[in-house]
Amino acid sequence: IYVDEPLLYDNFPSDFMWAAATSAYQIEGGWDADGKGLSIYDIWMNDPNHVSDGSSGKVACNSYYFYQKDIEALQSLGVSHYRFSISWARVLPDGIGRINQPGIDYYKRLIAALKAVNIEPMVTLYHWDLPQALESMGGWLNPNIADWFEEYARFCYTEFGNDVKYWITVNEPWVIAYQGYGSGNTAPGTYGPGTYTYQVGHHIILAHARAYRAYETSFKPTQNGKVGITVNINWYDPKDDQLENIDAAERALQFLGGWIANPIYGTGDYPDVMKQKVGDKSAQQGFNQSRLPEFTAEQKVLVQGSADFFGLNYYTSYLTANKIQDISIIDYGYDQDIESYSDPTCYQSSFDWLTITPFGMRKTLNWIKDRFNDPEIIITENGISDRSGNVDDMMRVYYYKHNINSMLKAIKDGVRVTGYAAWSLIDNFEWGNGFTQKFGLFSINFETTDLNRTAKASARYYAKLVKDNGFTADQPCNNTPI
Ligand code: GBH
Repeated sequence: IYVDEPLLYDNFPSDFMWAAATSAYQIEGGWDADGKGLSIYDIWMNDPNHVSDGSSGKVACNSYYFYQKDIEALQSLGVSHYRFSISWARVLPDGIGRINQPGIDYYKRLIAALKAVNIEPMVTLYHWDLPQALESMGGWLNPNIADWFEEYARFCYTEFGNDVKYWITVNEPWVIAYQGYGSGNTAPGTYGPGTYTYQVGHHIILAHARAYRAYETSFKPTQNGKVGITVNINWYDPKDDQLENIDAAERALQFLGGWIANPIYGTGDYPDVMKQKVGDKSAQQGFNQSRLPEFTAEQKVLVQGSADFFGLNYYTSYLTANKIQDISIIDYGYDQDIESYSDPTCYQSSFDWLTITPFGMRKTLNWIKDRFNDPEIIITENGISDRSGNVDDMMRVYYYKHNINSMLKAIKDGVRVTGYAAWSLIDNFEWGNGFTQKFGLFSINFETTDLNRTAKASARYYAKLVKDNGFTADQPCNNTPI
């Protein structure tokens, strides 16, 4: 049964990074402005069947033109950092080769305007919007993507690196690999849930590592920044204390988080439980080798330790049980032999996958510390949606209060969390859910052309928390908007 945990009234370390986050396709608009190339999402979202409200990100929050409105919102939050992503096709329209100077200039203006008001950029190189020109050559299924991604990363370090101290190579490999090329329910919509999923995951890890090593060798000595990758992890609790369910919960965590994190932050290789499950099933299914690719000895050296920090997107938790799945189904989901579901006693957001489970924040952070050699961790996303966009957003105030407090408890446990980015700065284009799921600290009326950003109660709550750098005993604890 879910119960509120008492808040810990204490402060964050004085140099803690407070941020809000967005991504290019979800906010920028300007989909074909000034020489931008097409990305796979420009193509995918052109089909109204792919979006619940038939909308697209063609205009979105129009941040390509209205970025000053975003910066004003950030200033009113008092945050030290802004996490945004670069649209690859905006700066390199074909993904490699030819550059698009107006696209480069846009990010230079944005970065300069942020720095002018003492907000540091935290830049994601890849938040899912692959240039279509690269998808035409196989996209993330083509092993050459490691070369392409390194070229793009070097280009960004060269153009923007003097002003960027935090780089996130890839946002949520799981979504790209399993949803983009596995179930195929998001761009590019390629179907291969038990095969392509693992191949794409493999190529993402290698591409990330190449981008990391390029920075380490050629840029870090002069630019002094840090490079990491962002992994999405849900917390999984066993549904009861039976050993098989305890094992199932750990297996769920390893398949979701360990898949990407164990090669990079751990042993240089996939988790044993993944190698064993996918290997055994592949053999039973008649494959002559495991559907999970293997790293060569050189690749292990390339990959292991290829990050200066661990980016974590944490939203929610599930209950888990062991469940032996049908061997005839070739699917990353089925390979795990688990079932998982939301605890019905937890508060539900407007998204079926997202219940309010602040306790999972602390548990996930401790799990990462214990499994992956105590890395520096930055929470690169955490947040909750509703459908109304109401500025009186008590539920979101509650979510942030308790999740951030749970993170504070993890810090007191000894987990090295150095920053936190709320998802999201503004209501924006929520992928397949269009504008129907609103995550913003600021609301936007998408019926208007000015698309002004209006602070919600959660924005005022977050601003106070940031200003106090933590939780003060005199802070209203009854969810009263400040
Ligand atoms: C983040 O991913 C994204 O980084 C961000 O762009 C997005 O706006 C934000 O979530 C809010 O959705 O429908 O059962 O298949 C969070 C991790 C992974 C959570 C995919 C939802 C789909 C579950 N997401 N998952 S399901």
